Amino acid sequence: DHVIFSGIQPTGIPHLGNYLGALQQWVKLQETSPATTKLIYSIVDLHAITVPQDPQQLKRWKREAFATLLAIGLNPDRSILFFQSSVPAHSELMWILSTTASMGYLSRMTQWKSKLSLPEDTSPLDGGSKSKLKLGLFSYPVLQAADILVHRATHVPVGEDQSQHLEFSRECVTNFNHAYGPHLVAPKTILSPAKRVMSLQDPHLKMSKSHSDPRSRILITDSPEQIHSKIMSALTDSTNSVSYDPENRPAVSNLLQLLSHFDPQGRSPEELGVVYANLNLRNFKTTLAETISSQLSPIRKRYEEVMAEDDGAYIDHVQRKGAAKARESAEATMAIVREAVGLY
Ligand code: AQP
Repeated sequence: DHVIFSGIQPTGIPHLGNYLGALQQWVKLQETSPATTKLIYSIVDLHAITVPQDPQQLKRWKREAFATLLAIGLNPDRSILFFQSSVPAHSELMWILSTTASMGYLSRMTQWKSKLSLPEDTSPLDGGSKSKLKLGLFSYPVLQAADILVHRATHVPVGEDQSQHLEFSRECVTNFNHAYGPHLVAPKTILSPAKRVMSLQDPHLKMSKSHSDPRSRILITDSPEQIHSKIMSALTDSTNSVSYDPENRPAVSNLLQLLSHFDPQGRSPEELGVVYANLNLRNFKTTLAETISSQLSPIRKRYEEVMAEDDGAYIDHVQRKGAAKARESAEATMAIVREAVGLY
């Protein structure tokens, strides 16, 4: 039977990249999977602290992240929704995996370099004792592997930026199984159609929660006014017309891709480029902003309801139930792992 696992960091309200690249897929899988498929979605707070966080802010972000999962339509009676730190088996398996994981492989991963704005050829030992690289940021992919493997996930829906980490998770399975026997399951990656949603201010950067310019991303709880203003100020080019040409017009093509993801008729960016060829950029942007707003408005409404109905109490109730189910799922794997390693 299939087990779907995925996670999101509580580092701010999810944006369209998170939504189109991952969250929307989580909901689709909930709607289309047979009842025998286990669905497990985590708010990965232990990952969030691999870069400095303000503790009070992190608490707020955790609650907001949980509310967004409910708002997009995840049903806590069908999908297991929980905070990663409520299930200690994730950290325990991480430790065990780290004893067979390769430092060399981790050194080649790009995320710790990009989070610290270091060049691609940086080695983890560069800078010696003055290095800004912390052990937790460097070993982040091992925790991510543990998140997946502890639930024996068969499929992991993520955005393209996570493909490298999924590859590493499979490597962790190979290393562990080689040492201790065939106990862990190698997960498959499910990439959504929106593999990589780009920033509204720079079509060469992915849309990201941590970018300093809030106009670079649309949050899934943004109001129609905020969406309008961010789309109107989105970077374009000096040609005041619409055409789909990712090579020469990356910014306008990025907007057409966004429109395509939200288009009720499911038209491709190429088709939409032809449909809107006669609009100037201002009118095209207005259409795009309205399309996004109308699709996000039910999510925004539900988000506000969940946040209002709650003094923390509803979310707390749901997360406790989710954590209990996730602990049960993880413990079944840990019993096998501890036995295999000789810790029992
Ligand atoms: N721009 C994107 N396009 C498509 N998918 C994306 N994802 C993130 N950005 C894009 C997918 O969203 C899921 C959750 O991501 P995450 O919160 O765990 O962390 P991230 O990938 O590091 O996302 P951010 O927004 O860029 O956060 P910061 O700035 O804090 O690092 C993942 O499945 C990811 O692929």
